Amino acid sequence: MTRKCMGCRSILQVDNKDNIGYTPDINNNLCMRCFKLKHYGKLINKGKIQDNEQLINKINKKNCYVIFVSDFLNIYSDVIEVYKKIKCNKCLVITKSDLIPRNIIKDKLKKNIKRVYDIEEDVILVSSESKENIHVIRDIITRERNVVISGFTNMGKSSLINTLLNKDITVSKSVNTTQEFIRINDNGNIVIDAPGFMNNYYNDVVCKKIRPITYQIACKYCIHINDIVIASNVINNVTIYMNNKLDISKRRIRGVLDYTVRVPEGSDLVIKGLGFIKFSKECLVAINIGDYEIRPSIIGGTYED
Ligand SMILES: Nc1nc2c(ncn2[C@@H]2O[C@H](COP(=O)(O)OP(=O)(O)OP(=O)(O)O)[C@@H](O)[C@H]2O)c(=O)[nH]1
Ligand SMILES: [Mg+2]
Repeated sequence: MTRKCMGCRSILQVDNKDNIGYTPDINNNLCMRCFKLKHYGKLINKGKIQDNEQLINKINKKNCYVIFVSDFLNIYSDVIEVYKKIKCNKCLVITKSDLIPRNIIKDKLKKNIKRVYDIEEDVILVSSESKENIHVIRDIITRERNVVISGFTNMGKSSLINTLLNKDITVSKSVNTTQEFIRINDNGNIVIDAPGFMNNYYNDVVCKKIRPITYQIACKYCIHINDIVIASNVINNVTIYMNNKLDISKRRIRGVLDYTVRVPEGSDLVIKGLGFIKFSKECLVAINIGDYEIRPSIIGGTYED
């Protein structure tokens, strides 16, 4: 008889240490990977890499209601593109609402996300930590009866299910934690935890409430975020919404920069996987990476009603 890991539902096996599901003793409840992730926060095996298109097909075939989750720093076109490929009835859930800075008005944030990304379905803000709006998700499960929790890796799918249903699915800061679909029968309602979609961007997991950082940058100064350099061709106020643990500073510009990216007034420059920077004035920006996009700010600005 095959046994499955309680943390990720991989089939347990004792034969190959390098393969998924390995455990030294077949009677253990957790595979070695989940055991190390849960107890030591250590990743010993990257796991099976998910193919996003295959995952979308599998989810669409399930014919369930889909709760698609993403935290507010990780809303950008690639994520919304996957959301839109989900053909089931669905809603967009912004997870980790406990991390959203106090200055952000949550109702406005929801409205702006709907408008900027042209989303017709409900947008709901929840937190597995503070339990904000957990009851709303519970009501959806009761109403819909068959629900898949989907979204990109590390957005808090398994944490949401653990909080909702008092389960112990493995959660971690490593990408690709949940390896298989995990089906839970909750008093006759079916809730399925899906493996996360993958991307090639930064995968920064924020743990503390975000404190926005505002700088005035001018011709001689730029901002550094780790190794990323960003400058504006006019005097500008920029507010950074990212993990405060990143190495963020304002520094003198060295060398000649190439100002080629047009940023309209009140826009966000999104650095995919890290967060975004709100620009107050229209400008041309110099940036030394390619994983970015520009959008009307989701936290207000000139695009507000
Ligand atoms: N502050 C905060 N952190 C959260 C919340 N939900 C999840 N996290 C953290 O986010 C990280 C990822 O959570 P998971 O639940 O493993 O994410 P997942 O979407 O299941 O990830 P995969 O299984 O890899 O697809 C963990 O470090 C969690 O502790 C939340 O509501 N608030
Ligand atoms: Mg998971």
